[in-house]
Amino acid sequence: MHPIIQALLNEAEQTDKTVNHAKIKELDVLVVRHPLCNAVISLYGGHLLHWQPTHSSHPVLWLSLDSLFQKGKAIRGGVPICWPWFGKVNTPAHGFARLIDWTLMEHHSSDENVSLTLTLTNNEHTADYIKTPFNVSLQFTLGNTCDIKLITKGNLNATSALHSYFTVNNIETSIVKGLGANYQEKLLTDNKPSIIGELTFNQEVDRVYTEADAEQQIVDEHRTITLHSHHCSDIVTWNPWMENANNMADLSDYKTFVCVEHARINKPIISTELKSVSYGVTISVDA
Ligand code: TA6
Repeated sequence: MHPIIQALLNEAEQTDKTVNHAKIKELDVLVVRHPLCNAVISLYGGHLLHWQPTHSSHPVLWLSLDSLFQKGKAIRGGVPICWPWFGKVNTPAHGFARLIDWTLMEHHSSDENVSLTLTLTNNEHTADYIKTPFNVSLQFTLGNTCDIKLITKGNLNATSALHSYFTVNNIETSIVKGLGANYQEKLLTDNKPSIIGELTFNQEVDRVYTEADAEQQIVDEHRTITLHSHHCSDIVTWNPWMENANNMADLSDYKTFVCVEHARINKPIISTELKSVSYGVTISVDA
């Protein structure tokens, strides 16, 4: 486990609260301790940094040991929120939502889970990008499973992704299943899959799968992470491999993660002030 997350969980253990407020450097975070899981969410970026159900021996989400945890920079690992655009179609890359503070609106706990709602609405940091009223909210339901929903309201045409980084034992022996046959290749060399809908890794991968199954599986030697997709049009898979990782200031260990991102890219979110649009993922793990 990332030592910063371990320290936050140890500190929260001293209290009897389910949701504790804490800090990672200058960032405000929420530390969740529940009999069925523990989790950490950064208000900066509305970013889930850690979720581990009690029956699992390792964190499900990967968090870079080199992440900066600094305002103005995206956190590397966990579940960055790409919104209201995905990729480099505009500046900053992957939208502004991962670079500003969200507000915790409410949280509830029950025997099964802890639910938390974070929101982002028009403010001085969003004015340069969106002039009309909007409200985007993130609903986390954290227990034995981890459910993330992103709900967009306002007159918008947006692309978006839950850019999740998942822990694997070794990328070279991991398989991602349930991706479907069709994908858009983002790299110059296409590393064609030997089995349709499945992805193995022996070099950089950056793809947008456009007809994925309703469920994806990330299989390594020790466990299977299952991802149920809700109203997504695309699944993005990414690993930078060694050379690119060496050129990134906040990512050195490319071998222990794979990004499998539930997204709305080819079918953008088209919302109005009266009609919200929601998409998301439910994550579970067998060990
Ligand atoms: O989702 C894949 C991707 O768009 C890649 O092209 C790669 O650049 C990655 O995201 C990471 O982007 P970031 O802006 O977080 O460095």
